[in-house]
Amino acid sequence: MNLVDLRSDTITRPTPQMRDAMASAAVGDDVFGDDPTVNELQARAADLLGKEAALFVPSGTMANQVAIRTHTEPGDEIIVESGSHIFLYEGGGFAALSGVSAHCVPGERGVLSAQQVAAAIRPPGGLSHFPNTSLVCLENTANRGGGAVYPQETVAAIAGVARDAGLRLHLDGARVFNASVALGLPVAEVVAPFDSVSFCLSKGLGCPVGSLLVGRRAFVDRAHRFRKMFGGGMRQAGILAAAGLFALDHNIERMAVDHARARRMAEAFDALPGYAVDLGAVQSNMVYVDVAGTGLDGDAFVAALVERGIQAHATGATELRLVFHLDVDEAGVERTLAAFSELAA
Ligand code: TLP
Repeated sequence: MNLVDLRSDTITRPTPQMRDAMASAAVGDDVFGDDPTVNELQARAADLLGKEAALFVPSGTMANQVAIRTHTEPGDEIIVESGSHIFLYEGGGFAALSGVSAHCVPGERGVLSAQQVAAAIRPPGGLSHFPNTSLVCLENTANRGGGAVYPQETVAAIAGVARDAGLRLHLDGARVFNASVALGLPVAEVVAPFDSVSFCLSKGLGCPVGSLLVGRRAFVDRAHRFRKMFGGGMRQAGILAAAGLFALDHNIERMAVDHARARRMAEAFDALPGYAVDLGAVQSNMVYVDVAGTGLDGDAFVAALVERGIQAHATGATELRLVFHLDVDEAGVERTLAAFSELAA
């Protein structure tokens, strides 16, 4: 039996059509700037996000780390949400690679407010005791926030606070197209307040590899140097960029299907005995569900799901994350619902 894999939207495999686009891609040496398909993807990404330039990198982690290094100097401090990917899941890269400290602020469902950001900025002066706050990083959608989406007014207010204090604003937009689809707004509008944005091709967009870092021309020129320093200069990367171009053409609007399925599952689980879901957090393609009421812990529940043909990820002692993506079909959704019904308290 093929398992329905809901561990992440990173698990998608390229379709035959995507593979055809990859196989026929024109390529060159991208370290020389010679790869026409990478150049086309970078131009396309910049255009789509309404920014001046873009840089193709191997992963979302590298896109964020290159952005932090490009925006900051060693000894600076960055403001991040306490459960953010940059703070929790990038191996402490901000400290190791950029020499910056992180001021963590707990948000609501991963979403910070402008007041919280303002309060986290270190005062200037102070006998030079304080680190220099130079960058604010937001995450949209917020992964540990349940896939919650930043309200545009909140982003605008945070951007105002950052601008007034002379800080730069970076978006970890690994899933920014999910945010755009959920908000019903063009992605360029969603990211307009940010100085830089990283987004992933290898999540809901369904590509095997790759992310883009997007921003002003001068920012991207400087980022190019750090991409090389961090080992992210690739050669005939057009094979991967072709998948990205294909995904931007075909895989954005369909994310609405993943969102509807996540919503449907969340409501169904919450109505069954033994499960608790923060329904308000279910705004995109994820469902975090607490299974404590079933009497099983997270690992035991995951094992019981595998026996029923489903893979999910235990994210806490009794908490699971399910992510909907383009490799899940209607039969997979039904199988998931049946398994949760069977395991209910
Ligand atoms: N997230 C992965 C895991 O690392 C947790 C997942 O399965 O959700 N920003 C955000 C918000 C992310 O969720 C991720 C990956 C990244 C950055 C990093 O992307 P990659 O894996 O390409 O380095």
